[in-house]
Amino acid sequence: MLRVTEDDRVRAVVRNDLDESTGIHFHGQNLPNAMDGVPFLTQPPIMPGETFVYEFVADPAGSHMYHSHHNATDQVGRGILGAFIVDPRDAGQRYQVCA
Ligand SMILES: [Cu+2]
Repeated sequence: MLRVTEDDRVRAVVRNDLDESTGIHFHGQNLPNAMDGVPFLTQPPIMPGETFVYEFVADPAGSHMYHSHHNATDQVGRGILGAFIVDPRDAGQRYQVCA
């Protein structure tokens, strides 16, 4: 699980120790296109042994996820995913209910 606070500047260093290429998408975040993690569209695939650095500002708050966006039906099924929790900067809004 990765946990940050809304508006934090996030730097996620992804080193690919697989024997196949990959890419990571931070689902539900407003991302610069180059940080969207879609291999062949927004970045080259992260090749085995390579490192890619994702940098963005955490927005919006909420319970999100990150996951492989490359050969995803296989890689996500094998565990390349996790929770990405963005706590609201104003903790008073933490329990706000959406109508
Ligand atoms: Cu996604």
